[in-house]
Amino acid sequence: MNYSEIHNISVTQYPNKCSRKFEYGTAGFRTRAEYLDHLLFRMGILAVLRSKVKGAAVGLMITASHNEEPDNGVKLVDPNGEMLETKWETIATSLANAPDSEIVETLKKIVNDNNIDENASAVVILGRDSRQSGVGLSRSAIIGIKATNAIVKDFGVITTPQLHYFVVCINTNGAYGEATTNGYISKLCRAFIKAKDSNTKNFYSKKLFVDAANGVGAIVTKALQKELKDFLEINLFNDGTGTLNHQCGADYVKINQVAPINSPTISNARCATIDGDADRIVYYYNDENGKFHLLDGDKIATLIASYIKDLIEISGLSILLGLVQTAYANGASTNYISGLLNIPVACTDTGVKYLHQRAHEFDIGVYFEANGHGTVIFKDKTVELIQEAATNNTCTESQRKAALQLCNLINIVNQTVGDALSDMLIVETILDARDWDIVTWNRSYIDFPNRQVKVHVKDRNVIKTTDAARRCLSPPGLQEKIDELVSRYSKGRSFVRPSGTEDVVRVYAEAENSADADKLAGEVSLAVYQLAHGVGPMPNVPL
Ligand code: G16
Repeated sequence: MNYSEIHNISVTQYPNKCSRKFEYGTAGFRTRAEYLDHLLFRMGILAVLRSKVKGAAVGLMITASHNEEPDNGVKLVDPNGEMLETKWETIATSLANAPDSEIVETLKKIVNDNNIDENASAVVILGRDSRQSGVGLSRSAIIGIKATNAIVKDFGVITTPQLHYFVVCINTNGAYGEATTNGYISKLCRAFIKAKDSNTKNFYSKKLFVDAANGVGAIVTKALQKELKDFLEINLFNDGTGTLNHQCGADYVKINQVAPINSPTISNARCATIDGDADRIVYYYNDENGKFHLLDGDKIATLIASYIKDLIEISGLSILLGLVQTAYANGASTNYISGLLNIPVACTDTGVKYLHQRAHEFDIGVYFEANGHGTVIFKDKTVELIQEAATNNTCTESQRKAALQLCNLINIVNQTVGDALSDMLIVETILDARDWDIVTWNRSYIDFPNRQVKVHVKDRNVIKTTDAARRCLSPPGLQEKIDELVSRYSKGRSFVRPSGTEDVVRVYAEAENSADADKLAGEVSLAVYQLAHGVGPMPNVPL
């Protein structure tokens, strides 16, 4: 570690220009790009230290995912492809906020506290989404990494899930896959083609429309479009020529419950929408009356879990399947999973890092946030069991076929993290196998009407929650007020939590009908505004 060079660069080239405190939030640091140069320099160094501790490559992704520009952000990816360990989030926060002149002192403390061998080798895998600001921020990270004499492998513009995937490929010496864009695309495509059902279809159509949010996901979607043209007809829109995440993308569609800009006008056409860095996906369609229907992360999770459950049953294998959601999961989906599908369901805090961890407790864990962020993870011993059954001559043919289809599915899944495009291929595989159109899929259960609202407050951190964000501990009186408001509505449910990616408090409300959901969301938003020092215009409460 060249401490004097680090000190000089920190003080002269990368001083902290922001007076606000940086917090490692739901998915790393996120704020306006102009405040991020010093942070990228520091996170480059931190990634090197993390790599030294783990003796393996660490990922650094520059993205603000669903946020519009001029935001950008950064998050670190641990060697197993998972989000950074919580203890290191705290370390990252302390380094991010250290005064410019105390960087060396702070780094030395991190080295000491964590018994880091400064002479150990280190590798950082770098990637960025399509934001213009990513070019300069990437340079800042590289300067940090180089100041520590570590190796950087810069993959340039890639999706967040590709970065996670490359980290695992590199750390498994290629056992998980080839760490190249072509390797990633061809693994997905090969598995998808293998899993495809060859029976004639009455309802499933090859035609799919994809909104790529004008983000980096458009690049991968175009590659899939080309490779899969005989199997899936991908019609891409918001392909990167328009403004990133503006009136398009998974977050916009989920929150506003409307189709994105440039959406096709064909009724009942199956449409998918991904977010700015392609780690989330939701589906939607407009029916013959022009009514919009959303098939969100809950619908995707239940589709996948019910299909896997059927395959497990047919194969006769003893496998514990479970599903993990957050408080945002629609109540109707939770009822459907536990009541009808009879699959164990768990609820965690928001943030895929929590869901991923909880999903490890099952042999096969399906986890999805309602916003479309999720994947499936399989225990190694479960994969072995399935592979063995697929070739076991003592099993019946239907048992072997079901096990083989589970093997195919495992290969389509990006187990490292939620991956919009891998998820899309899983959904397409299942709809094809079931011979379902999007309307039939949507009928599996009917969502309770729900709303999500953002409330601006002076300091969103005054909101403290517990019980997977379903109860609010502070400010005083807010939970009692929410309880009182909820009690006025049939099937009412509402909770509030500070966002970890935007400077807002999020309000969720669910009720028996749309008008009530609107009213409850408005009333709870007003309570937040009044009790948590709201700023700007007062939330609107419909009459
Ligand atoms: C990130 C996280 C998700 C989380 C979302 C919203 O998604 O990876 O797990 O649900 O932020 O978080 P919050 O409600 O705290 O703002 P993305 O796609 O923006 O990276």
